[in-house]
Amino acid sequence: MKATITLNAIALAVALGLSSCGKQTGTAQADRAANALASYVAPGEKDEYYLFYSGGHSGQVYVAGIPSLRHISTIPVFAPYPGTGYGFDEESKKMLGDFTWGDVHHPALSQTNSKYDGRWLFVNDNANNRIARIDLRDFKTHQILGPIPNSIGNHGSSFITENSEYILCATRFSVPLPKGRVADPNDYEKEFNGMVSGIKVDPQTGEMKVGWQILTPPFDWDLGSTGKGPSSGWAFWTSYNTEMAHDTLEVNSTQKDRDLCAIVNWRAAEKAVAEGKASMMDGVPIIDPAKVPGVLYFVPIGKSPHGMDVDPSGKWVVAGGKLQPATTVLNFEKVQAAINNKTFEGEFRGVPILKYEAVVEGEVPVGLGPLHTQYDGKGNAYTSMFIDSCIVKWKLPPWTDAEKKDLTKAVLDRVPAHFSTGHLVVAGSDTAHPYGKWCVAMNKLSAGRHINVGPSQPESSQLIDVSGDKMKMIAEAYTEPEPHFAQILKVTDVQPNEIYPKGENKDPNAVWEKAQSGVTRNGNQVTARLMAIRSRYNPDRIDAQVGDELTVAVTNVEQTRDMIHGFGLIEHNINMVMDPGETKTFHIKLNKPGVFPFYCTNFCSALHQEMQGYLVVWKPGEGPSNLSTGGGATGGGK
Ligand code: K7E
Ligand code: CUA
Repeated sequence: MKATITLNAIALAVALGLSSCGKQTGTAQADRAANALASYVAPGEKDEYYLFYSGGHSGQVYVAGIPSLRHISTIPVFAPYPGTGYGFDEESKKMLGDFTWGDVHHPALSQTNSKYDGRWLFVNDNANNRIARIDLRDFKTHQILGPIPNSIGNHGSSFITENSEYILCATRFSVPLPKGRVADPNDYEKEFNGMVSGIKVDPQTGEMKVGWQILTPPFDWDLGSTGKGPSSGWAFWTSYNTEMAHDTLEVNSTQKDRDLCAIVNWRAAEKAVAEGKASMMDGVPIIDPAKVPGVLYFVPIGKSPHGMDVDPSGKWVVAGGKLQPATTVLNFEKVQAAINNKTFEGEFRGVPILKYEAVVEGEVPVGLGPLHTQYDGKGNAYTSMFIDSCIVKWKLPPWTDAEKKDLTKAVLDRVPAHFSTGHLVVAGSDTAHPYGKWCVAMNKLSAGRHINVGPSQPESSQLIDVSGDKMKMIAEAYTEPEPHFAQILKVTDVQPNEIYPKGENKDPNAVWEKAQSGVTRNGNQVTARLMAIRSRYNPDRIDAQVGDELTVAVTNVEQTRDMIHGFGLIEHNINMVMDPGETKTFHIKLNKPGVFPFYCTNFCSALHQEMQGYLVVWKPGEGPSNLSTGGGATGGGK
């Protein structure tokens, strides 16, 4: 089968909105009622699953319920979010560093034995080369690692190994390394490099650190995934731009019929580093795959592939063709055999290229623009089709002889998605034991299916029931910008805390009783320790003077779930929000005199409006006498 189509044909198809799945037939009234019931979560009832979906360049992660598709919560990660006070207190400001945005693409739930263990959610930042860890005990960001050294464009990420040993990442861009070195892009092939990074995860705390890296040619690595079962210890990435073009990539990086995918033996990489076979660059052990055989292999896949998804058995690795109307299925047992028998069709910069025919099981003609593939654990694969704008269900191998002869027979069903599907997620697909049942298609456009909100239309997501032979589109909702991948977790597989217990608060400035609270001065350092309780601050007055360095720590002493207090300071760009039992702190230099009210920003009781106080910033030499003496408490510790 001639499995490639021209770029122009694709451009034309997109321009004309041509789409084999685009037909919108009316749904019968009875079906509509049945679908509505399937996604209906009645008042007082709860969803069965969490959907954690990436917020793309909004820098955040959003939580929705399934099957309702209702947006439940926003987890701020790479951008400040006044709603939870994220990015205003010292701790979260420190995590954000100099950046106020990120580009979140691929969330990954932590796993134990290839099963979600409900502990952490990791997400990558394509823009500033970072990985963040969200703790599922409080659904908050606890660590941002990066910018990762020697890594530019952390897009092929964050792929987690089956026991959360590593987050594995590959670079979308290549630059002269180490960072800061400058070379002419005309010397791209010679001077630029990409990188695969192994980010080590502490099994107890989830704390991440950069483990090692593998130097790669300057291909643009794309999506990937990690092995399990027979492919345990391995990881896979597609690439585009094996042409190594550095300009007009739209044309120059789409010349070859096949690009090279990376097959990485991460256990071998770990071992090579332990054996001292790496050299250091910018503080990280770097493996040169030409000098350390067995760590990296290439395999050709057509054409400008995008997704690369390992099935739940760990035996099949599926690449989406993007510019080829087929998905390519690799057989990992054949990959192993080809490696062992050295069935290579050549090498590139010392890295063996496995012979395509020796490792491929088949090319399944799914349609136009296949991107990402998910699995239900029952032998079925589901591929998102960007150009056809639909989800295609097809059968994984083993195939019958008739199917092998004509793989169109392996294509089982297709359902339209509206519009231009990017990622899709089937519940638990990346584990060895998918929940199945639900699929969510995350669409790049919504083509007028929502009420008009101006020139920019919201993205859409659609819920598809994949429990039967035929897929059923059940419901759709708008989605915060801009969803890429998502993870689905059964609600009963995670136990978030209801409060922060007083006994676990280790903040040295935490105060739990009036007697501990108050304002102290040491030279020009003023520290205010406030208690917040329905519905007042104690103290509710802070006196200081221009030139002082002010630290305010507010402890919410409530131990009742959802009893939250805020601390908004007028004209100082401060809004902290404290959950029950939590202490948050900010530092500011006082540089203007005046009386600045502070108030509770989070509705907490009938007297929430009364929860307020004053920061009095005196001019030097004015105010209460103890201000300039540098001793004792100032302000009202009533
Ligand atoms: Cu396909 Cu960043 Cu996963 Cu978006 S990438 S669609
Ligand atoms: Cu405390 Cu509103």
